Amino acid sequence: MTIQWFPGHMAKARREITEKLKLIDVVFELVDARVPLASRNPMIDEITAGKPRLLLLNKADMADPEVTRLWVEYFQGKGLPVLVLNSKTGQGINKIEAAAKELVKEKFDKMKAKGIIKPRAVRALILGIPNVGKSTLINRMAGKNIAVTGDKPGVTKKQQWIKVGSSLELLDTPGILWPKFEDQSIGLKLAVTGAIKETLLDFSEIVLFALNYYKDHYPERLQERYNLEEIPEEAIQLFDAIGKKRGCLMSGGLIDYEKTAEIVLRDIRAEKLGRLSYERPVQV
Ligand SMILES: Nc1nc2c(ncn2[C@@H]2O[C@H](COP(=O)(O)OP(=O)(O)OP(=O)(O)O)[C@@H](O)[C@H]2O)c(=O)[nH]1
Ligand SMILES: [Mg+2]
Repeated sequence: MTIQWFPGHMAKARREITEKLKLIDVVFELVDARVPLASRNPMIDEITAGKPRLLLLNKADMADPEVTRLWVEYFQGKGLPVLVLNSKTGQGINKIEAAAKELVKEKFDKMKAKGIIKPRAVRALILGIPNVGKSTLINRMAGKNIAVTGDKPGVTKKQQWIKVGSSLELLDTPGILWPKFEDQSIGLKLAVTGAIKETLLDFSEIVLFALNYYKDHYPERLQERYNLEEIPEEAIQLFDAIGKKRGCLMSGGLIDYEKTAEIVLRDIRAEKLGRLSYERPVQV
């Protein structure tokens, strides 16, 4: 399966972002803490045209905390300011304003010295793939539900400015992907974490991908959740074993993969397997 999704509204959203750039002081790049590389838009440098950037690892409550810690070190090592967030509860968001001010300080100081601007709010553009939590973060920061949110990709359709106190203004944008994934695993990672519309997905392939990863990195979670005595060598055998345990059988005793995949994907989304990350800074 090749997951491909770049509908017209994303191309439009990208154009509209480019049009607003001259108003923007700083970019908040929101990524999914479970897949911090796969969820970074490779066109980001081009889109943001050298604006200062703050990387926000959101949904950290769903990610493996140990792996998130490695990612923070990784990005810091690359000189990219990074914060870890749970936008649902607001954990970590109190550090954003100070980090943003630090990033624009030089520009603001210069403008002040030249008498170009009166003191004004810092304007931040929130950029990220669909469903990563951009609107949720904005609502949390603003302390009220102004932006529409939802647990599926493609909820925000239009840009919207939202004020956070008197010192910050945030521009919410529709989530955007890019026209072609460099390799198939990126599409699968984005599918399993919910950035791609379910109707476009082949559940079995996504679950097979996820099981393969858990088999290597979280075998004990699988054993516990599905009462498995041992973890088979091959992901497909694992699929079989889970199907059998969950009674997903068709006539003739064959495993109903579609049904098994639905159950596993539901478990993943409901966090029944615990906090999981799908990529690590150093692949081992
Ligand atoms: N567990 C958890 N869920 C989150 C977090 N942030 C957002 N969510 C959930 O993720 C889903 C998507 O949130 P939105 O804020 O609508 O995402 P978005 O990035 O604005 O999505 P689009 O507008 O479609 O691009 C919602 O169900 C949120 O409740 C988080 O930090 N942790
Ligand atoms: Mg949104």
